[in-house]
Amino acid sequence: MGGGPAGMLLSHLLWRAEIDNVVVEQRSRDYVEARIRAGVIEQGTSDLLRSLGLGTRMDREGFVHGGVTISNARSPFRVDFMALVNRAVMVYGQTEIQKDLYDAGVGAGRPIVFEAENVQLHGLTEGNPSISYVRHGETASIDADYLAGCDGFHGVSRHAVPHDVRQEFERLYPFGWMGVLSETPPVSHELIYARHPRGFALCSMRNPMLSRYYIQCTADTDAASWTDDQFWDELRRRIPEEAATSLVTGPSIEKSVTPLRSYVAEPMQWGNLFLAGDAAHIVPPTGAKGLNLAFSDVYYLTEALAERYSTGSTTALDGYGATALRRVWKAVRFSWWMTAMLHTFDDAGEFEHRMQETELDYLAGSEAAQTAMAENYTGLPF
Ligand code: RFL
Ligand code: PHB
Repeated sequence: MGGGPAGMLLSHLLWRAEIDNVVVEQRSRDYVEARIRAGVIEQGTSDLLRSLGLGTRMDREGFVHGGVTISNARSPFRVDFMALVNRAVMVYGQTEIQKDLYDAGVGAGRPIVFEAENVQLHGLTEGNPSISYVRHGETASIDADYLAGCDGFHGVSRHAVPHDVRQEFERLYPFGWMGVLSETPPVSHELIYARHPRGFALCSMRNPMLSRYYIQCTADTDAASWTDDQFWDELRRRIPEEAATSLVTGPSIEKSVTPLRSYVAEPMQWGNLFLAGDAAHIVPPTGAKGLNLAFSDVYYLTEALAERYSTGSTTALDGYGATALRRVWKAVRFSWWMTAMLHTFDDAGEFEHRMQETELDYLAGSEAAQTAMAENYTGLPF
């Protein structure tokens, strides 16, 4: 279930392991490809895509970044990933990864059902799992050995795990991010994460003529009520002066507000259902981890299914959730830490302010602290 990055990469990995599968996606291909989301992928993720033959366009059009700038009240310092951990990240949009995955799947003639409505799961604990759906008014169903719930945070599969079994861990942050995409040159050749008393700001990019910027806003902000000029003015106030002065602005081609939350559902498996990606967990985007976690989940799941089909052993499959969750929780911790360090919290008192200042001061001056950040940002192994 789900033809987002998790579902499509899982399908690709399974075909390579010679395991038959069908992807069932509720939206159209065009709709999924146009969703503006992630921009940064870990080195392990780009290595994985490359090893699967999915890295050609990424290596041609993506950008390797060996560090980021962190700014506190407009004064910047750089964290040099390459010098600290000899690893880097790749700036390559989720929209492009999604296109590459669909091109590979559709190009190879693999079964992908788009525009499937009313997707339902059956027989998860009875040993005869299946899904049913309605497409263009006609009901269809597919029998399977296993079902993979890759249908994102708003999907149906997580809800198939009974209430008395499912444990949920959640932190809702009292703010969101307003994101703008504009056909302008990025203000800096690397990302800038900025803490400022007026709120967090992030300068990111997609390519030399496409910039992506975010500012912290209240969770109920209506993006349409902000003019582009208001957005640019607010962004300028929060980022280092040199960046503010050189910022090239232009009309926004997309403007939207994302709420921030940390969320984990346990267990990640139930009967013959296995959850992966945003269907099982959400991290605030500050650590740039969501897409990467979706990919490490499906990597573990494929290894486990390959063992099951090659040896008959279900040991790895039985342990899938526990294996995936160890990495998930570390990314949840890192994303929560980045979020806490860089955002303005309305209910924070003087003590919390000093702690935030001190956290940034420590990070700015400590190679050990920067190494820990670099290790996590460029991606823990999987
Ligand atoms: P998705 O991408 O939500 O895909 C789920 C798919 O399932 C379909 N679906 C269903 N299909 C069948 N039946 C149903 N009942 C269904 N219900 C839903 C949906 O239509 C969809 O196609 O989840 P997946 O595959 O787990 O991928 C997760 C990532 O999309 C997500 O974690 C990232 O976008 C998070 N994220 C970032 N991650 C990074 O690693 N690096 C980043 O720089 C980064 N930046 C971001 C982000 C997410 C953002 N937003 C908007 C939430 C920046 C932002 C602003
Ligand atoms: C993005 O470019 O959309 C982006 C980059 C880094 C983040 C989040 C989003 O932490």
